[in-house]
Amino acid sequence: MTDNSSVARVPGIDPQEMQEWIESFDAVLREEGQEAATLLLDRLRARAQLLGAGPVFTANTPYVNTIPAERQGVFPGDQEIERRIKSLIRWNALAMVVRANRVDHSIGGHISTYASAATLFEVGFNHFFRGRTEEFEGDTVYLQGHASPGVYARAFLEGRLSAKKLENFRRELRPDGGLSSYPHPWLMPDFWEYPTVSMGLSPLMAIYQARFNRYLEDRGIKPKTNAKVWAFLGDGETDEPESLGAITLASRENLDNLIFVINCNLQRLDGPVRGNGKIVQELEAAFRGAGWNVIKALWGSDWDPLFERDVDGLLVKRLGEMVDGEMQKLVVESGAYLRQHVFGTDPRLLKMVKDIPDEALRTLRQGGHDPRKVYAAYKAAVEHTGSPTVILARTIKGYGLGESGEGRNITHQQKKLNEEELREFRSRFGIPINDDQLADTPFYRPPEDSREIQYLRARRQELGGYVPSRKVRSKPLVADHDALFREFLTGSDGREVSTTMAFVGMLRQMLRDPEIGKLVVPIVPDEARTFGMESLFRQVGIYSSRGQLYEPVDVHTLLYYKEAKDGQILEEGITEAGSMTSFIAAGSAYATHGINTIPFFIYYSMFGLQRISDFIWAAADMRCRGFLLGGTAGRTTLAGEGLQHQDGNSHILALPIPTLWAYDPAFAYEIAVIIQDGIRRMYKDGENIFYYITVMNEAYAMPPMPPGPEIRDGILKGMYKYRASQNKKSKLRAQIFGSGAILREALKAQEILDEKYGLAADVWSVTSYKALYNDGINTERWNLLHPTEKPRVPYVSQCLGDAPGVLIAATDYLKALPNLVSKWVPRRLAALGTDGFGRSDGREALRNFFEVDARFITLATLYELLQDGKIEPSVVEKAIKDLGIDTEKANPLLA
Ligand SMILES: Cc1ncc(C[n+]2csc(CCOP(=O)(O)OP(=O)(O)O)c2C)c(N)n1
Ligand SMILES: [Mg+2]
Repeated sequence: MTDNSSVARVPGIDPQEMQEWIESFDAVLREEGQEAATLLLDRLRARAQLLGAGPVFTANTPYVNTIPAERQGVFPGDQEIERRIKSLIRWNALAMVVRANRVDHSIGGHISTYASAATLFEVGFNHFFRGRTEEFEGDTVYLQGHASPGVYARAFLEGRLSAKKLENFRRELRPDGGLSSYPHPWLMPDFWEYPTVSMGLSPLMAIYQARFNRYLEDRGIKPKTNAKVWAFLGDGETDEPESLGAITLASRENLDNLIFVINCNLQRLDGPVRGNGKIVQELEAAFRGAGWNVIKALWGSDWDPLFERDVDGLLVKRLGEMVDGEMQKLVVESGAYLRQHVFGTDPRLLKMVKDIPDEALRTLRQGGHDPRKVYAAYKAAVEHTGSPTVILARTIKGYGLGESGEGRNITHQQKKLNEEELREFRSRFGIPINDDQLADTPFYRPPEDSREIQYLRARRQELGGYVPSRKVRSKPLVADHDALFREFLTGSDGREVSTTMAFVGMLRQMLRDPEIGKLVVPIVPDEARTFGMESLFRQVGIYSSRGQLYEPVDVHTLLYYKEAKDGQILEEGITEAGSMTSFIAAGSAYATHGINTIPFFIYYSMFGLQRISDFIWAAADMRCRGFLLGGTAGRTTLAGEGLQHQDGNSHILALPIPTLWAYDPAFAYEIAVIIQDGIRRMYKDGENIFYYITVMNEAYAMPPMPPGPEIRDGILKGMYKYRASQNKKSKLRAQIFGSGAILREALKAQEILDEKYGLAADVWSVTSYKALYNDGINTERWNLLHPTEKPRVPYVSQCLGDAPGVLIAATDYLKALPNLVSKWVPRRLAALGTDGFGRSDGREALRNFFEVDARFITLATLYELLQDGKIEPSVVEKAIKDLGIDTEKANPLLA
């Protein structure tokens, strides 16, 4: 399309001369073709730069459709019947929300998001989104969460959801079941695949999903296909930093299997997204600058004749200068207002619309509401190669709600319509419901043999089945992998290793295993060397879609930085969020692709649950499987790094995520037991759980696993007695709980107590307070509900039984962690932990600062005995001196 809009705009150039320049360009384009015209522009741009008139760069195109009318092609569907289907869906979606709120006005729900997205969704459902079949993996579609009523309403027409279910929208706890507010695979595991409602998560998830699909193909784990990943987003949603945070990855990786559709209704919840600017242009520049293919679908077909008449580019210029706040106003105002405000600025513009009546002007459609424009954009997107595509579609929020919401600032939360408003909506969309039924607002589904239902079914059949639809298609693993983990059960023969190194050793073994080797997906955010994983670079390679185009600087070394097209490690760079979305793609591949990939995402533990917990929450919702490894974990094990690195928090932050099993192991054999059992539970037994395991970088000799079947069981359930006291005679007794890095301090305290105070202490390794806590609350709940039956006993209480003496727990995490189980232990529990800000110093100094070292464990034990009247205060006072404890030292909680 020739855009003459700049002619009138450029100051100081004779319009006549400008016209000649433009005509010359037109001639090149016409006679030499597009490539030559582009070349000419490039040369001119370079010349301008050379002569000091540059840089000449704009990432924006005029405020018009990217695909001009003459290139949009034909719409292959039956537009009339698709409009009728869409209208019925609109009605049922609206009825769901309105009815749910009649029963209980606090139920909520959204009408206006789907009202704006309906055409964007329906063109996809009728023509593009391919279902998952035996032959074809299908497309992956992230649907805007707040538009879920429209997705349910379509499934109702498809015969997949009953009217009863619709009636129970947002009332999932009804005896006959209901529908979840938003897309939640946890709640509707046969229906929803991808949770999208915490805004900003799905764009990042979609990018890494598209990249993961390529990774599987490049590694030969799945066949190459032309399956697409579609992500439908709100324009307001793009303000979330995660939304645009990885768009350069998508273009760098040439992800032409990825399509974003941004529903640009110019509004968010409170009001306009950019009242004083233009969100479409802002997004265009961002995406185009990042190397995406950008398709703007702003104006419906009604506008085509106007643009045709716009030979001087006046209209394009006028639309380009109006801010979004003004654009939004046009939606709620009359045709006369539009005539005056859009066209009234120039008599030539007014002339363009003089034959168009006000009412027709008012109802000129937006691009995102015109199936032909949307179809053309989608078609161009799926055919585009070499880069991802974003479609910026202009829509109206609350489309069709008329004065009760269309384009209004209140529309996002509109959920009640009175009878008059319902009547208007019904009539506008031609829903066959009588006036006297309106008060009931019934759902409407045409008979099975109606043209609408037949058409809709035929379209979905043609496209391979219903979307969304979730099905687990992977086969369970068969092996037990005993041999794989055996070497880690026997200790390190005095060699000092960290649990991180031990884990990396296990990873290396797993990568060699005939069954799981290929399925393992190691993920690191630029931290492999920190964890001593660089040996894996060479062993399995770092994934790169381009292989390695350069000779790495360390090519002559054994462990050089090897990138390869079939590399197995996902080296994500410094993005924990991006890495987590790779974890999500790999951890849900058992459903998405029917492939049991086993992700191991290892990261600096402070930057995990603390920084990206919402993604971890989404992973749980998605029933993800796999292992998260919090590396260099613990507040006092990570010497030197200080406040922002030392993690005493993550085991507390792991608590709320129901399917996440969190472990703080101290020894290699504990990790081996946990990982082996985890693989069995997730990939053999099909449990929808995942793991968080903290690993440390403090090196010490790894002991062999103590004998006895109860050890393995105890490691998994959360605690076991690691070392009983050898002192059988003492009357002074204690039970000391240690975990992870602090277990060895507990063992030292055991010795001090024995040698200096004649006290016999047993030391327990508590591998998971979360597991103990969950077992405790589950047991309590069962007892509460079964008062006449023999009460069950929590595992932690069973362990301790009548174990004698005082109880002391020491952890490298907050004191709240051991306190979680205090009500199920036989006596008072003293907790030592690391509440407060970290410091950079050595381990010894840190453990003194946080009062969790062997001396403080000794002191706490003696103090507990004092409380029990078993020793005198003077003994404790002397101990403080003997242990060299400074009673005036800073309080770590406040310091
Ligand atoms: C992370 C997050 N923050 C806030 C919300 C609450 N919220 C739900 S919808 C919405 C406005 C959405 O606007 P937009 O993205 O433009 O979508 P539209 O409904 O306009 O299509 C907000 C703020 C949320 N769901 N997620
Ligand atoms: Mg919006």
